[in-house]
This record gives sequence, C-alpha cells and structure tokens, in this order.
Amino acid sequence: MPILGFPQGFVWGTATAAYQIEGAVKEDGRGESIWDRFSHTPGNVLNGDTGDIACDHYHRYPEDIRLMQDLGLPAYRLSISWPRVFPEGKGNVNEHGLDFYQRLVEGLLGAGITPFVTLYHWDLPQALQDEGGWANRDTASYFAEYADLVGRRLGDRVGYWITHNEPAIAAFVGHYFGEHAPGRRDLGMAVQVSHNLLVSHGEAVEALRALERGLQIGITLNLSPAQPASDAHVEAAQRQDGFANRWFLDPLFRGSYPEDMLALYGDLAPAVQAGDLETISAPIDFLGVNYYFRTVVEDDPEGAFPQTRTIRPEGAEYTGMRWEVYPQGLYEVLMRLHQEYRVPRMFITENGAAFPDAIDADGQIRDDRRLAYLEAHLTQAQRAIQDGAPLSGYFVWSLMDNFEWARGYSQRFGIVYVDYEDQQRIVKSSGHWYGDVVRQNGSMILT
Ligand code: IFM
Repeated sequence: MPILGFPQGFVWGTATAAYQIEGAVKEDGRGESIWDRFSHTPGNVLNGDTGDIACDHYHRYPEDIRLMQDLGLPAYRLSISWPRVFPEGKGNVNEHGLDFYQRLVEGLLGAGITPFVTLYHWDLPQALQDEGGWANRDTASYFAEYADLVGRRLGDRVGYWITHNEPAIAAFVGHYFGEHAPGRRDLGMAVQVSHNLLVSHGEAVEALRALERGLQIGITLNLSPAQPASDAHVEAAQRQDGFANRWFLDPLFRGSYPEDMLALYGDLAPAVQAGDLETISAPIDFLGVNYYFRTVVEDDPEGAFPQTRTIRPEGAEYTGMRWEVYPQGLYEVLMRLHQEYRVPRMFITENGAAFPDAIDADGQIRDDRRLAYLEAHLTQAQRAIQDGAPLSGYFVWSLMDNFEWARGYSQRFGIVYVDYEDQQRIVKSSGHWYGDVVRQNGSMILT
C-alpha cells in the first residue's frame, strides 16, 4: 500500500513519558510518585518490575537526543514528572528537577527537535495521593499551579503543551479496574476522578493562557471506535462508546456530559460545580489522539461497567498486548473528530505496537510487523487528511522500549531497542524506516 505525501509542515516525531523512561527516581530531590508506590507493591506489576532505572534517560538524555537527531526525527513528545518539580505535589519547588527539563529542552532545541510537553502522564506525587489524589478536587488547583510554574520556566522555549495524557486510563484503569496506580476499584470514585481530571485540564489551560505567550495548548485522549459484535449488540457498543470516548469528548467540545451516560451512572454521576463545564470546554488549540485498536463488544449484563464484554474477532492480527491491528479505526476516529466534534486541529500523539523483538545474529532487529503496523496506520492518517481531517502531525509510540506500566518491561513498543542489562540502544528496522518516511515527508512508495 503506498503512503502518499503529507502536507508541508506536517510534524513528525516520537513520544515517551517520564516514568516510563527516566529512572533516577530518588535523584536530585525527586519526590515519590504513585507509580513508585504502586510498582513497589508486590503483585501490581508483571515480574515485580519498577521504573527505578527504566531506560536511565535521566542520565542518558544526550545520547537519546543524538539518536533522534541521527534518525532525523524533527519533533519529540516528552512528559514532565510532577514530583521532580514539586516533590510534595505543591509548595516547595525542586529547582534540580526543573533544571533537568531545562537541559533536556535546550538539548532538543540545539538538535533542531521541537518539544511537545505533556504535563501529566500518570505520575501523581504520592504526597497528593495521601490527601485523596485525583478524587480530591483540590488536586485540580495544585495541577494548575504546577502548570503555571512549568509554563513560566519553559514556555519561552516550548510552544506545544498537552495538559493530560489519556485521562480515561488515569481515571478508570487507576480507580475502577485497579490495574494502574493508585490501584483503586471504586466506580463512583473513578467517575469523580474523571471529572476532576477534566476540571484540572481546564484550569491548566487557563493558567497557561494567562502567561500570554501564544502557547499551543491541547489534551491527549485515547480513542477507540466501539463496534457491536453483531446487530444484537448495538446498544452495548453505544454504552462502550459513551464510556470510553464520548464521556471525554462531549464535555471538552460540547460543554456537557452525554445524557445517556449520566443516566447510566445514576447516583455515581460526578459532583459538578457551577462553571465546571465552561472551564472544561474552554477552547483548545489541538486535540492529541492516541490510537491503538478498535473495541468490538457484546452485551454482558454480568460484566463490569458499562456491562460489555470485549470480543476478539477471529482471523485478525494481534500485537503483543493482544490488541487487534485495525488501521482503519484510525481513519474512523479522525473523521469522527472532524465531522462530529469539529475539532480544529489534531495531532496523533501516540500510535504504535508492541511485538516481541529478536536480535539477529548480525545484531539487527528486523521488526517487520511493527513497520507494517506503522505503515498501515500512516496510510489511514493520510486518507483522513485527504478527506478533510485537520491532522497536523504524527508521533510514534515509542521512541524506545520502556516500562509498559502493569506489563513492566515485557512489552516493547520502541522503534529503538533497549537492552535493560547494559542500557545499549539499537535502532530497529522500523526506526530506520521511519527516518526515511520523515525525510521524504511520507511521499515514499512502500511495498
Ligand atoms: O505506554 C502507553 C502510554 O504510556 C500511554 N498510551 C498507551 C501506551 C501503550 O500502552
């Protein structure tokens, strides 16, 4: 399938997140995060893995910047560790933590790489968790203070800001399914957390706008088309869509929660204060889209909320995460955002796949399946652009293999391989290929 050209100025990059790559969890005054606590609690993460060392990026960032430069990758999405900046989540600022991000940003700019900064990629300071975490509405105000500080310190050099990464995962996987930090299993709490996260997004947007630096500000959502396993399951698919997609899109772009979901949550619907929805729906400059798979569901009255069961269609290809490879879903998501939500500008802030990689005898990593996955998704992205979707960029998840949350180091998403024994980086075939795609702005014919 050919990948045709992308628009001039299309932003090409890769993405990572602080806890997944940095390591150095006790260094230079960094405070504890909920992921330190969660990963060190036995039973939470596969093989007892933690982010203590991860890719040691905290020390090796110059090498990682060089890697991006050598591959010719013009943009990089990173996240800031809140507890490096505010070890207790608020109050005392840790200048050493800020210094690290200053050095990182300087290094990127020096290498001609445009940084996109995410403020919250799931590593809440544990001290704030001890006060209730995201279930405590005050956390939203502390988040805005953190956004203000980081915006002041980096806003002269960083133009693109993402408040939250995948609030649906932080809220529901962290507080309902219990598989992510802080490991709670309480639906009502999760729903309230989702609202508080959205309020904190709105407050952070306000704080960043108040700096009057002309920053481009957005939020990143993980979106997955919900499809019924058969005609008998259309309502189940609507519930799934409401739960995973509309619950976040509607307040952000329409200023209201979806009625059907409010009815389903009933008493568990969030406490919404006057003005919250105006705060949440304040205009943003772009939406970040993380796309990995579609969700095919059946009705399941006994199942977890929203009483659906996920089906794995037969004959499909699956990644190491057991996620279906369904490139067309990316097109569907982008077109829906364009047509139904009139999203003004979008970046694909994550897309990629985990496959078990092997190092061949000649030292090469021929990750053909990942390469094919990326190619197929880029083709769909390009199709959406041709059909009018305002898509401005694409970031592969991930620059390098890293700590995949509850799956620890068992899942490799990188286009660069990381040997966790000696921290050696090896560019995979997909990495070399992606460098070529970027150089040619996607105009290469790949067969
Ligand atoms: O590794 C994660 C990332 O932190 C958020 N989006 C999905 C990725 C793969 O699971």
